[in-house]
This record gives sequence, C-alpha cells and structure tokens, in this order.
Amino acid sequence: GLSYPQRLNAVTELVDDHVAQGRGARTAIIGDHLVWSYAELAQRINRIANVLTRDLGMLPGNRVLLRAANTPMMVAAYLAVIKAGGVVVATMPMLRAVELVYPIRKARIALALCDHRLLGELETAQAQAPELMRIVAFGVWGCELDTLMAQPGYEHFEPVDTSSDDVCLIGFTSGTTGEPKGTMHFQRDLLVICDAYGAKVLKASPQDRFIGSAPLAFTFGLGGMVLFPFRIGATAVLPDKTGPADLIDAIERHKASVIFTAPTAYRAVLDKLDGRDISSLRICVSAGETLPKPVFDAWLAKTGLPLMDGIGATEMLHIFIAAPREAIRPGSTGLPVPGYEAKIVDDEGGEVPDGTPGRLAVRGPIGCRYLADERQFNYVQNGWNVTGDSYIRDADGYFWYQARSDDMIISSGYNIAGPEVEACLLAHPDVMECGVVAAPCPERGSIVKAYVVLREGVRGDAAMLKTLQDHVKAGIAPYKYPRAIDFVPALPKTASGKLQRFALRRMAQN
Ligand code: 3SK
Repeated sequence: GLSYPQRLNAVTELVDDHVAQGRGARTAIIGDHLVWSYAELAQRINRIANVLTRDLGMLPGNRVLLRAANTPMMVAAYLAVIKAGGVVVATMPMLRAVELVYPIRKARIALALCDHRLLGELETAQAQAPELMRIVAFGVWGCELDTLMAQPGYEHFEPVDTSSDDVCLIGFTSGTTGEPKGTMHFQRDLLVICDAYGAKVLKASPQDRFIGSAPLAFTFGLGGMVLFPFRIGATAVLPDKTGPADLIDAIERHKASVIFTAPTAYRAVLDKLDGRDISSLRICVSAGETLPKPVFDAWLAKTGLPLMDGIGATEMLHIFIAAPREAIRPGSTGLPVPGYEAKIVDDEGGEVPDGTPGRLAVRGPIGCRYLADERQFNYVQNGWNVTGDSYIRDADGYFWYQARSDDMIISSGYNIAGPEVEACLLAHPDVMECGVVAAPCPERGSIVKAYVVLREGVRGDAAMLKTLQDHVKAGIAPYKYPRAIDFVPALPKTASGKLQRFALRRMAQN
C-alpha cells in the first residue's frame, strides 16, 4: 500500500527535493522560448509564493483562481499556491465570463492570477462575482505579478507545513451534464496518482520528456504533463499551442517521448504525419474519452506503438483503470490500477456476474469529495465511487467499455451503444469525427442518428450517406446502423475536448 507522512507539502517532493538532492540542474520545463531547470523552477515557485503571502495576503486554505494556457508560468503559479498552503482552482482557458462566474462564486474565490492575454473574460465575470476582490495579471514584463516577483529576498520560501489531507486543489468538472461540480483533492493525492498509475502502469523514466494537449486545468493534463514527470525528475514539454500540427512540431523539435492526449487528437495527428518524424515517442497514453479500436489500430500501424488506454475521472483525480504496455488487450480499457478495486454493479448497487453490462464502480486511495454538493450521494455509494460509465468485466478481470450509462440507444427494443457505432464509423477512411445519439421516432421509439465530420474535400451527399450506412451494416450487427446521418463541420465539445453528447441529443430532438 501507499503511505505518506502525516505532514506533507506535495511541492517539496515534486520539485524541492530534486534540488536538495543534487538534481537541480536537470531540465524541468521546456517551453517555446525558454528552458527551466528544477532549480530555476523552484526559484520561480518561491518568488510567486512570497508574492501570494507577503503582497497579496493569501493565507493557508485560501482558494486562488488560476487562468492561463499550459505555460511554464501557469505551472509555477500552480505549485506556488500549493507550496503556500492554498487551494488551486484552475479554469480552462477557453471558458467565457458566464462559465467563470459559477466556480468563482461556488468556491468563494477572492484572488485570481491570470495570464495577461486572458484577462478580458475574467474581468467581465468579476462584475457578476463580487467575491472576486483581486485579479493579478502575469505573463510579460510589466505585469503586476512579474514585477512583484522580482523583489529582493523573494527567492526562498519555506513550504507551509500542510497536512497530507489538506485540500490543495478543486477541479471543476467540465459539465457534460448539469452544473459543474467542484472536486476537492488533498496534498497527498498529487503524489498518490504518481506512485500508483505513474509508477505501476506508465513506468516512465527520468530521461523521458512528457508532452500533451489537455489543459492543465483538466486533471488529466495536470497529471500527464506536470505531476508524473516532476515526481521522477523528468521533463515537461509545454508548447504554446497544442493543435495536432503544433504537437507534431514540438515532438520533433524537443524529442518528446511520452504523450498524453485524447483519441480525437491521435486521429488528427495521424492525418498530418506524412514526412514527419515522431520516432522519439515511446509511451502514448489515451484517455479523456473512449478509445475506438480503429484509432488504436491506425496508431499502431503507423508508429509501431500501442496506445495505452485508460479511464479516469476528475472525481478520482486521474486514471484508475488501464493496462501496462505488456498487458494491453486492444479494445479493452484494461485492469484496475494497482491499489484500486473495480466492479460492475446494477442499478441497486449489487455486483453483477462477469460478462454482464452494468455501471462501473471503483474505490481506492483517492475518492470523490464534491464541494458542498448533494450529488456526492449519487456518486459515492457504500464507499464505492459509481461512475456514469457502463462496462463489462471479462473472466480475466479486464474492463470493456460499453457506453456512458446515458449513451445507450434503445431502438425497436434493441440496446445499442452509441460509442460502438461511432467506432465503426470512424473506421471508414472518410470519417474524421462523429457522435452517435438517439433521435425520437414514432415507430421505433428511437433511431440511431449519427453526426459526422467528413475528411476535408469529401462531400456529404446521399451517396456518402448510403456508403456509411452500408459500412456500419457490414462492420457490426446491421440493426445498429444509423438510420439518419447529418454531415456537420464540427461537433460540440467541452472545454476539455470531450464530445457533448447531450448537445447532440438536443439537436436530434428537432
Ligand atoms: O478519463 C477522464 O476523463 C479523466 C478525467 C480526469 C483525469 C484523468 C482522466 C483520464
């Protein structure tokens, strides 16, 4: 089992110990225009922590909103708040003012550190969120934070003597349904995910360079691009832009070796790969949404590397089911991460036999703790975290994704998993992205309806509709074929890049 001292400040172990133990010259962060060693990162963290506590009046336990893209300063600010005993509430850079008001009010946030390029929406939100007393800009010379940081005597900061179960971050779920929920995580949780998934499944080395595209405000990105590398003294590569072409550029340029991103991004990268060299990659993690088998197959064929699928949740901080590279079974999400247990339950919470679909329930060293939210009692039942995902466990203990519990389409009495139809459509070379939901139908109750983004230059006409319908009929049980297909230029996504099926379901009502 994992055990941690009762008094613990995670930043000591993630950054300061590397410096104290002679690893300060190692590269911690490579940005587009800078490289920081662990010693330089530690000093930036100390300078910001001094500003927070001496100039901005932050006290241990105070919540601080952070708003920036995945920049080195965002990382330093994140760790400075934690080192000073505060609680980080990071927000996705894409959020607009209306979306920022809710977390500010819910978490009663008085202080925000904000990249100067993203001030506009936050200032607009402030007008509707009187709790937010102070916004401090950073990112270029002359910004308030950058100026304050430069004060003499700010290069040292004693970590606040926090308890291992002091809350240090509140991650707001991106709201695929309902109001966002604030999930609270402890100082020790930041280390737990590294020592469980990181050490036992990912098995990266201090020589690795980590890259990815998820925002650091999404705990998938925080773990993959900051916590996992820092725990082992490895390097985080943080390019300014993280679109598919930018990722390829940065992998080539900085020889990144471990990548964390979502299936859609792998697909988009594949599309732009001709003539490029990404052979430095050796570990490729896919999570954030279900990994369609065609994407696994295509990535393997092109790169020779298996995608390491995994399922996590903001509630659980990071991935809790995945398979180590040597035990991957394509199409399956994997096995419980060592230290976690998982089972499949029915609607009453009773465990169902292997091979039977039901809801995925999990427990382990991290669990869901919503900030003042009654939905806690739906998510945690009898000590188990009951996710909204429908899964099957096979006789060997592998977990196979079926659908979000609410992604099942019932058509003429058949249960059809939308993601299975999506995976089949995605295997067609002209399909770039798709989402499959139920559309109302007087005869059948519902029909399967697909929203499809076609490859550039391909026409969404009647012939293509028939081609795709025939393709699904040939690939999976014919009753699952989409009776309706809309060709669309883009799919609705959350700020963390997840398909918003509820938005498609709403579109399908009309
Ligand atoms: O699977 C997810 O959506 C997830 C959420 C939070 C952290 C990590 C992951 C993979």
